Amino acid sequence: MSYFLGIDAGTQSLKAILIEPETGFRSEPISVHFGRDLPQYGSPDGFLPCLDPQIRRANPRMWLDALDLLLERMQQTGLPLEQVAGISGSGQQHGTVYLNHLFPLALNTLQRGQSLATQLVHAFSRQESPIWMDASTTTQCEQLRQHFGGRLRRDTGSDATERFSGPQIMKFAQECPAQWAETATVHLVSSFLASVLAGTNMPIDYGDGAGMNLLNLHTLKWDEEIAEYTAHGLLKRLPPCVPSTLAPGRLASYFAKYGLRPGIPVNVWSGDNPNSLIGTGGSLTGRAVVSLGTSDTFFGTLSELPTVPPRFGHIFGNPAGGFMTLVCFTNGSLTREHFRNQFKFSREEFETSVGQADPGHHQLLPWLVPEATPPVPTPKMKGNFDLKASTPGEFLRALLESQVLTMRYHAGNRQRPSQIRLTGGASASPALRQIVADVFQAPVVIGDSTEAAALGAAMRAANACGGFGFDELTEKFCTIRTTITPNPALSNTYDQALEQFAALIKSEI
Ligand code: XUL
Repeated sequence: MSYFLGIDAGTQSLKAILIEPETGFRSEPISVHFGRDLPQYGSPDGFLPCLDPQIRRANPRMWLDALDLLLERMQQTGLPLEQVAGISGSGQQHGTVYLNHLFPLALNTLQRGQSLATQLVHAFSRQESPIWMDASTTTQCEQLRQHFGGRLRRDTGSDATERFSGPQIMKFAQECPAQWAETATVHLVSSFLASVLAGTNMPIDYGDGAGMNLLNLHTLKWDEEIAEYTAHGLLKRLPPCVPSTLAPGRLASYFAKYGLRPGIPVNVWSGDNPNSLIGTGGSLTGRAVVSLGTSDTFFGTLSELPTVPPRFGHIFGNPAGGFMTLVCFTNGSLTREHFRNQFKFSREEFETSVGQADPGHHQLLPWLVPEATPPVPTPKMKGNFDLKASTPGEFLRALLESQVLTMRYHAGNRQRPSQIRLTGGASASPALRQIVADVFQAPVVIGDSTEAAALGAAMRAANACGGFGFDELTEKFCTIRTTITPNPALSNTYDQALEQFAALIKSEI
């Protein structure tokens, strides 16, 4: 029997799932929570606290310690790691890791007796990695926009975007020229961890590479002109960009300490959203995927590049071929959790209070932290009702509905999806599930696994390293647990709510 391992390096935790395609076996997810399990990094939510809400960075050594701990836990759980025949992974998109010239040698000489973080400590030219929540690059985005105009959106699939890797690299090169000069390689979170597994620098895939404002989607190569304008000498610091189905790596002997066989193939990792597209089984035409995680995202597949790229959304490579659209909303679970905690509600009280409030009555701008879509640098929580006089249930319902209305408003497609595959931690909330179904007036389908990115990564490993087709894997692993039917009586209510939400948004930005 051949098992395939999928690892998901998310914002708040590192998780893994093992699958066996012949029998359809799928392990329970094993996870390491950065805040709880690695408190020495002082990052309760997966990033270093910073008073400036626009700056969000993480210590990349935390991800290395998490990888050691995750594999140790998998081994202790008794999972058959010695029968793993291929590995792939998923990384939170856009985050960048800056390595110096010591990195390749340090990778090549890893000793089993010491941890990864200890052995790679001198390989970083920058000690902190900006992650996707960082919104501090407005100046650089403006510079890119002024220089390249609409070409950036047409060729890279996205307008200059604060959290994207290109503007983040540009800021670092401008503000820290000496450290930039010491940087030999810039990796994404995905390609960094893939490199650690393979013991050598690994490429970036089209799925994650497209989230950098650097990949030309027409040629599928780094855009030399944009790269050089972004930072002098960037092109030679970028790993090559390759199709997501390649498995150019071989597992380093270091990982034999966890029972894994050295030399098994390592597939290029991809971003969390491209992996989730695979792991939710959302790749059929007409379907949409809504992922309710730290950020909320809305995505679907595209067989060709659109002639008019989306205004706020993005186009990434689809790991199964072609492209995918994505619209990302920063104010997701952390915002929902913030208000649940503020009202001191248990999860049950949260559900009951939302369920008791009337649907479609109130809307608000749900921006507790700087928002990516639409771009809102300064947080704003303004409603078309008296927020202070509302009951907790009314407020929470308005928050949840507005989070879903902003998705419908920005999805850019007036046609309703035929089905929405719902995933991410908050997809466990019955109230939120029903709101998604009612606002979009589309059936909402929940799969058997909530860990779509890790499952997608395991499926990609089985495809790239085991030759299994995506159709076969989707049928086996993306099984349906629950379908939530929309309430047709609320169709008009939410059409009107959408109009009201649109008016509110237009009055504020
Ligand atoms: C997508 C985005 C987030 C991150 C973290 O563009 O920024 O979805 O991938 O989940």
